[in-house]
Formats: sequence, structure tokens, C-alpha cells
Amino acid sequence: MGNHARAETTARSACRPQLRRLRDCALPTTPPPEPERSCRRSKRASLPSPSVDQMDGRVKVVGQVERVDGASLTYAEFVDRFMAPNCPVVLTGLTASWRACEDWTLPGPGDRRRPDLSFFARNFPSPLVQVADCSSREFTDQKRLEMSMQEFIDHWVGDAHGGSSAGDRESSLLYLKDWHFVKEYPDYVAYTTPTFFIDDWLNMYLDSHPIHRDSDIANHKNETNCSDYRFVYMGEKGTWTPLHADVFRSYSWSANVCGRKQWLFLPPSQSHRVFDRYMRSSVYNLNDDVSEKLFPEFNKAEWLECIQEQNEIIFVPSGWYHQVHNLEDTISINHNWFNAYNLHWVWNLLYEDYKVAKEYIEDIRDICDDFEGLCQRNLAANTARGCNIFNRNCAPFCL
Ligand SMILES: O=C(O)CCC(=O)C(=O)O
Repeated sequence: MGNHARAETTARSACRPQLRRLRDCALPTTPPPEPERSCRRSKRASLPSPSVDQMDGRVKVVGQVERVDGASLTYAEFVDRFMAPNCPVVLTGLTASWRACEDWTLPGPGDRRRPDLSFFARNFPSPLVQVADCSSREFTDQKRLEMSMQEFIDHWVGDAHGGSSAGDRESSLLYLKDWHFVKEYPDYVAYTTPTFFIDDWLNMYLDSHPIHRDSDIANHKNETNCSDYRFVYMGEKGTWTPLHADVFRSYSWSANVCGRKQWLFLPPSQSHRVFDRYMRSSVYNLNDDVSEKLFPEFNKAEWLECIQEQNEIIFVPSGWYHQVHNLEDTISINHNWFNAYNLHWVWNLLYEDYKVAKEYIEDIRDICDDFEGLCQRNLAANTARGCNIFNRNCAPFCL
């Protein structure tokens, strides 16, 4: 297959009925500057230990992500201490009034809540949700399956009742990811976005461009369908997300409606340490035996850890690699977004990806009717969004 055909195939295969949140290829060639050096961290001992010692035996954890009372933090303080310097933080006290915390959960042991799965089956019977099979890898991500909400819940309940033997359990873990809940159920207001994350140019743009909502139009035009970057995640204890940095160096925030997650974070100044000696691919799972020969810097990486409890919200800064494990049955809500504080990193990454996409098909420029259009489509396939979209949406804000 020639370059042209290969590139077109890539573009087409990215057109899915729902946008799958692409794992970022945030190569460490142009990392953000290094303000994260000044990120404050807590000592390990001051925070609860995970109920399962999942990852930190294999990596060097040098501190814990700072925890701050979100109810008494001002927006200006959030900007000064976390958003502008690009530092992670866990915010408490912001979800008390969320409908999701009430409707989606049942009382658990002590003051803990647990997922009310039958509420989802009754009220959100989505015919098609995307589910990651946590035990199987497909390229740089977990293998994705599509099923109905009912099938997903039946599987989860089956596991809880010992539907599979202990030996099989690992292989049966399914994790519902990237569910566009807000788009699917716009009249059900499950939560309000905390003020700290409201300056969100990405979702603002997508809300006002209906073409990206309609998968048929997107498929027809060979465009990636991006309805929005607002998601719900649901997974039983043991489900996890492989090591990645977020799509096109966006920020993300993630709130635990119930359950508990373990996060491990690597600052952008150390991203190169999770890349192989050829700077081509990054480590997939921190739990694997990572070959020192192939990943010579990996053992030098210094990680921050966070055990995120129910009702806590974590701010994930741009370009930080992270891996996440659900330590209990967990439901979370998360958004990806960007604004003036990280726009330059998003632009740099898109522009680098654009140059690669262009170079890849340079040899067929002369026989292409719409060379630029093809570059844009291939870029969109690789990076989820194209430069045109970026220019149309963000240029006015950059003036
Ligand atoms: O909760 C998870 O499993 C992954 C979430 C994540 O990676 C993110 O919000 O950036």
C-alpha cells in the first residue's frame, strides 16, 4: 500500500460513531517549560495508603499530590498556584450539591458510597457504550468493545456475584470509558462544572459546531466526530487506564462520584524517561517489567502519587504522564479542556503533528486535488482535531 492509501485508511478508521478519547502522543520533543519544578507536594506518610499496593512497588514515588479545600480556594489562587504553573492538585468540598452523588450511588460501608448500577440500567439505557477490556492491549491503548449499558452492567453484576472464577476475574474486567453523558442526556443535570474549570475553549467550540455532533455527517465527510470532551467513567475495582498524557496536551479534571482511584503522575520535564531509546513509544503499563535496555531512563523517573477519595476532584495539568487504577468500584466524571494558560502547548503539539502528517504524504502532493485537506484529515485522525479547527476557534482568543 502506498503512502497515500495508508494515510487515507488511517483517516477513515478514526471516524467512529462516538469520539473515542485518543491517547496522546505527547512526544517529549517539545515539552512544556518546567514550572512544575515548583509544584508543592505532600510527604507520603500524611495520606492514606492504597488498599491494594498496585503500582508503587515498581516506580520511584517521591511525593503526594497536594490536597486543597476547594470551597475556600479562590479562582485567582487556583490560577496562581496550579493552572499557570501547571501543577496537579486534589480539590475537596466541591461536589456536595451534585445530583450524580445522590442518584448514582447507594450507601456502602461506613460513610462510603457505592455505584447504584440498577439506576443506570433503568434511567440511562444507552444502546451503545464504549468499554475497555482492561486485560487486552490494542496498539497504545486497551482494546475497546461496544455494548449496551445493560450488557455492561450485567457483566459487572456477574463479576460481583462471582460469575467468573477468581482466576478468570482479571481477564474479565471491563471499564466503561469516554461516555458522552452530557450530550446523551442533556436534560439530566448530573453536576455543575466547578468554577476553576469553566474557562474551557474546547467544549465551548464543540458545543457551537453541530457538525461535530452528528456522526453520520462526520463519517460522510471523513471527519473525526467530536461531540464533546465531557465524559463519565465507570469501572469495578481493578479496572485501570494505561500510562498516557492527555489528548493534545489538554488539561483534564476528574471527580470521583464514588470509589477511590490511585494516580501516578510524571512531570513533563521527565516525559523522556518513559520513552524507549529510539523516542518512539512510551511505556504502556507501569506494572509491567519494563526493559532497562529498551527504556534506559525509566528507572530514573520520579513519580507523584495520589489516592483520590470519593467526592474529590483532581486537576491533571498539561503534558503530565499518568496511570490510573480503580481501587474500589468507582464512577467518575471528567472533562478535557484548554484555555489561554495551556493553549501554546496544544498549538505546538498540533503544529508538530501537522508537519509530520504533511511530510508523510509529501511525495503525492502533485497528484492530490486537495493536498491540504488530506493533511488536515490525517492530522485529525492522528490528533483528534485539526489545525483548521484550532485556527477558527482559537485564533480570535490569541489576538
Ligand atoms: O480515571 C481514569 O481511569 C483515567 C482518567 C484520566 O486519565 C484523565 O482524566 O486524564
